[in-house]
Amino acid sequence: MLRYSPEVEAACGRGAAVVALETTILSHGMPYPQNIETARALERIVREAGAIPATIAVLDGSIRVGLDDAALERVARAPMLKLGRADLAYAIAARKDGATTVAATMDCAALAGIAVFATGGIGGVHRGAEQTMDVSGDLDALATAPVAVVCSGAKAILDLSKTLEQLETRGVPVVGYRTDEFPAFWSRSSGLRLSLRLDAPQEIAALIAAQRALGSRTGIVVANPISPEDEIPAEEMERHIRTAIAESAAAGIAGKALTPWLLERLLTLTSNRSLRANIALVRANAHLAAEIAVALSS
Ligand code: PSU
Ligand code: MN
Repeated sequence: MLRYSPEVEAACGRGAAVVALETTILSHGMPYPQNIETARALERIVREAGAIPATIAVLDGSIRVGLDDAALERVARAPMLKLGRADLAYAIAARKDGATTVAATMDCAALAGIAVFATGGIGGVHRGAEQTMDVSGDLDALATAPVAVVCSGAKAILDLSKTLEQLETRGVPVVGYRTDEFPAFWSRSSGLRLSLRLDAPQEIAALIAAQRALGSRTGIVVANPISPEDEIPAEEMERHIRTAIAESAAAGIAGKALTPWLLERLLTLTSNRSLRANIALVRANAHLAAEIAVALSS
């Protein structure tokens, strides 16, 4: 069921530094060819920092841990399922292709023995969840899969304060990397304070080791804010987010389709600036994740 690339298998076998990467961000979060360029860039960045990249997807019903270039191209180009936790067994049993979300990637990384994972932003509690009950499965995965997720917070299309409350309820540590604030994905600032902060990859590796020593099965959110040069100011982004959410409600978009729909609409509303910011932050997260994985393996 789990098919490692030879390189990732060897790296896992000798306890070398490995960084998991997800594929929903490529298949459902970015247009072609920016998605394939980003996928290749992330792998290069992880390698340059001394770790081995393990991009994860389901292809022909196998969980692939480490994709070659042909497989990356297939994920970036061919329309395929968006696999959350609820869909993973189906994709395997029915021999489908699918891109894994943060939640499904965490499950696969945990199965594969990979402790560090880089992405853009986690899913969370959607705005208006008091009516719709739309809460991303990413939060439950963070509560039950022992993987550290390096991200730029949760996407600001969400209700960030409710998302933080739910992470706290589930016992998931949310650590600010060189920040005291929960980042807002495209913007550095959300106005929400974090109680945990660490300033070096070695300190985060020590936190992961301590969680393990405790026998904790909980994940960790490592919140790495977008760089000041790449951010879109929060007030400006908020205007576009409100427009996009109002339009999605009018168009009756819900469920799994909502996050990809909003991301694509924001790309148009910001004339591609949201995409550029998204690419910049996920690259920075891949770099930090590799530094953490290297510290953890040494
Ligand atoms: N962040 C991005 N683009 C994305 C996602 C996150 O910049 O496409 C994806 C992730 O894979 C995340 C998923 O797990 O959106 C959450 O979807 P939902 O809200 O349907 O759980
Ligand atoms: Mn949802």
